[in-house]
Amino acid sequence: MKIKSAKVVVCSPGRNFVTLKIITDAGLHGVGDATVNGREKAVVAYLEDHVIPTLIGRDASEIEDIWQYLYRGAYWRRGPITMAAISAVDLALWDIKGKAAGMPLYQLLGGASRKKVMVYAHAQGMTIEEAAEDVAAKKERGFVAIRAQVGVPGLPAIYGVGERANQAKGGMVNALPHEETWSTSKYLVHVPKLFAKLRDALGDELHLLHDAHHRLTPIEAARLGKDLEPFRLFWLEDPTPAELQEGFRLIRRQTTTPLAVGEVFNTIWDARLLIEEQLIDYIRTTSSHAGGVTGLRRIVDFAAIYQVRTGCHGAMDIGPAAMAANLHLGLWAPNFGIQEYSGYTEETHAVFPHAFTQTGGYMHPGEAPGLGVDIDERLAAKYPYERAYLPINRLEDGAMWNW
Ligand code: CS2
Ligand code: MG
Repeated sequence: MKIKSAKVVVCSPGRNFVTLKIITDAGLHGVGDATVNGREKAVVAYLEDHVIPTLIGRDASEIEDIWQYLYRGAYWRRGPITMAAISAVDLALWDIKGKAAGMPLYQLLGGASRKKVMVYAHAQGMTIEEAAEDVAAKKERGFVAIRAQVGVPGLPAIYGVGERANQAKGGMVNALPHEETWSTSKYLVHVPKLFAKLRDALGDELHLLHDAHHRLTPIEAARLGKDLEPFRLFWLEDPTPAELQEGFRLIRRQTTTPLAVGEVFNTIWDARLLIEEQLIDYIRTTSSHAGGVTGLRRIVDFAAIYQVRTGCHGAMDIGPAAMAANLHLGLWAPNFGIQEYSGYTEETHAVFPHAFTQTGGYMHPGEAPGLGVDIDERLAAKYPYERAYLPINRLEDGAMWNW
């Protein structure tokens, strides 16, 4: 079965998605997600100019060889754009292989290790009361794990919270990056109060998560981890930027709050020290950024040796094809931990017909062959690309900060 053609579809049914469609001479096609939030068009060019021409005529069943060819053959290894492009090709080829075999991806991986995939929802509010209400509402909808974010007194809005956190857009409402103000000291005092309130109001059973969005230094992260210990978080995410992997040794020595890192990573090399030294508990790499099923499966297996579990990135910029792959991997992986799922707009659900389902706080990838996701290209054409960027932080004195 040869690759006959491939095309990239960019659409914005609520937010931008970059989708690769690979078509074979056997009439089967597969889809992959290559969305890189705020850098979508760079991946489109990479795929169209440098990847698709090399794919035509190749045997679609040789997924590993094509992965190695694109990874090694580029000479410029790794990096978010290269790896997103490889991810999309890999996802589409696994989709095709599943369709050819008449099996859902999780069966090709070795079958299910569990009946369903636990997911966590997002909740937020400008005040502790608002955030607590949102957490309670999500719990009411059946979620057993919820990420809680709160505004900080004295700061107008922070990422993911407040007016600018337009849920439908995944926080992306600006045609140029909006510059926000950040104060670590104000944040550190306030956040533990939110979790004290949540435990008090909602009891001990609910899994509570928090994302620090790479904004703290290691010693500040250690302080936050310690202060949150009484509230037994499921995880504290991205406490400090992870370019300096050694920084996590300092955090780890100080706190038993579990740590989750890796949504911005794209290969095992980015996480090797973190995993080998057991400096984290959950690895957040995701199928559209870490080399598709092939790349992510390798990271998952490597992490298992060190008792690190998965917690794949699943914000709204992780497109449905990648979400489906994460769910298949989650159903299979012996060291699955949790999957993020912040939901999609109705328009996104319609543009990407899918077999995956959600029941309260759990999801299932479905039994359709392959990934179980397709793209309705005619509908997609109604939602053209929209310029949109993530916000940027400055400290109160105007200096650029970590994230
Ligand atoms: C966040 C994301 O979901 C998360 O954990 O960190 O909102 C992230 O900032 C965006 O997906 C970036 O594209
Ligand atoms: Mg995050």
